[in-house]
Amino acid sequence: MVVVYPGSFDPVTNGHLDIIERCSKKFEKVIVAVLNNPSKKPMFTVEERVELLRAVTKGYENVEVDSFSGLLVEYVKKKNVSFIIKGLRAVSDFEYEMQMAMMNRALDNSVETLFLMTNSKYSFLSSSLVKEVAKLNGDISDIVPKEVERAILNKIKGV
Ligand code: COD
Repeated sequence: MVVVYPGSFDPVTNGHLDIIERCSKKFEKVIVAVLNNPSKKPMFTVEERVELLRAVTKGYENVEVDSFSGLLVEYVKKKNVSFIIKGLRAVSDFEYEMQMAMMNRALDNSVETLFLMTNSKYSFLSSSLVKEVAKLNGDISDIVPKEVERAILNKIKGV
């Protein structure tokens, strides 16, 4: 079974990576799909986010990294995939994720959303908190891969 794991990944954290790793063990192929959303002001461009994801997933042979614009269900259909993977951290994630899953099914009822519970080690982790902590000189070395830590620090320094 092939699955699509979509997100902003601005940037990828150890929480995302844990979901990717677990999926790669259970499914034939995992397509990590980075949303290109021009209305948001991300820290990293889509190309940079894709590059970081490729660097941190290079050890997984069945993981592919791609980007998409527009509706997720259209992308999933184009890829001929029937399952979307989402991660759930807390009850607060559930409401929004359920709304999106319902909307996606209303748009295309052949697409199913599967939810993976977060690893408790990373249940507090989000890309925005990582960026905030880094900007305030906090240590992010345990919550993002080395490549990502370096990339965030370079962005903050304006390199
Ligand atoms: N542990 C486990 N899971 C986690 C963790 C963690 N620590 N951190 C994040 N996750 C999960 C999130 O719950 C999410 O499932 C995924 O990882 C990606 O997270 P983010 O924050 O990078 O990405 P989001 O939530 O901003 O992505 C939203 C989408 C891009 C999936 C959504 O906006 C979308 O589908 N957009 C396309 C347009 C569309 O089709 N819109 C209609 C949707 S109904």
